[in-house]
Amino acid sequence: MKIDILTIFPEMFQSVLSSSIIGRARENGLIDVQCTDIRPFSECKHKNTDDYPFGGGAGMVMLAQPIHDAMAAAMGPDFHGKRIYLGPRGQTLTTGKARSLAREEELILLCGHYEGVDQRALDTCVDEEISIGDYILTGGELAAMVLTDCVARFIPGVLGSAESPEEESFSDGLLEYPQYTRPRDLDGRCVPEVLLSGDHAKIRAWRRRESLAATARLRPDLLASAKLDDQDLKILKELEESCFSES
Ligand code: 4GY
Repeated sequence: MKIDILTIFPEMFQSVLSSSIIGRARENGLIDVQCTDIRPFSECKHKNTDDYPFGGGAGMVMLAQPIHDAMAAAMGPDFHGKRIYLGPRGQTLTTGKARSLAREEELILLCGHYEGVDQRALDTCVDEEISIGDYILTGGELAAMVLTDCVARFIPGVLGSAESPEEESFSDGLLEYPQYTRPRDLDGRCVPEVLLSGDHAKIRAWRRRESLAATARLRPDLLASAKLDDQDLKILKELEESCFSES
């Protein structure tokens, strides 16, 4: 997978994309992440990348020309993939979206700044707008990092061989069960006994119940689209009943 990020602040990406799991994946050649600085593509005298908005109003708008030319350079002669603009008008990024983007050969991510990008650059240079949530950032760079990180997890080999992106929270639509490590007893707060039992079937059942309980309590909206079997529904009913008897 190749990811090319079009930005006027390429330096923002260096530490994030060189650290931890993404850094390791790049070293191992599993993902090729590059930044393309938009500014050198500007044909303006001072390499400007923005100008005043037609019609007036506060702030600046990113020029179409440098974006158009940076995009053409990033695409090369035979581009196969998706060109994505990070902005709050797009569909919200989800696990499902990240999983499907991870199957693309190449992604080009366009980061906007100021009041936004000339609409004509969006019309001609972008396949899809994606949002990371209902809030406004000062630029698309942080959103591009979030998308890169989230998509990379679904590329085979990026997570260690023992970890699977499909065993994590949200892959079956439920929240994660609680995790514990040493010590067993932390100032009297003990690790649940079942996790020390070595009984893997019992541990699996306990974790499922905890996932269901956490989801019902913290994000009940997720239950509507979660993958639930008859046993899950039985547990949810029990949890609901025990919840009523508590109050
Ligand atoms: N939210 N999700 C987001 C964002 C900043 C438009 C230029 C978001 O993805 N990107 O807030 N991006 C953009 C917003 C004007 C700056």
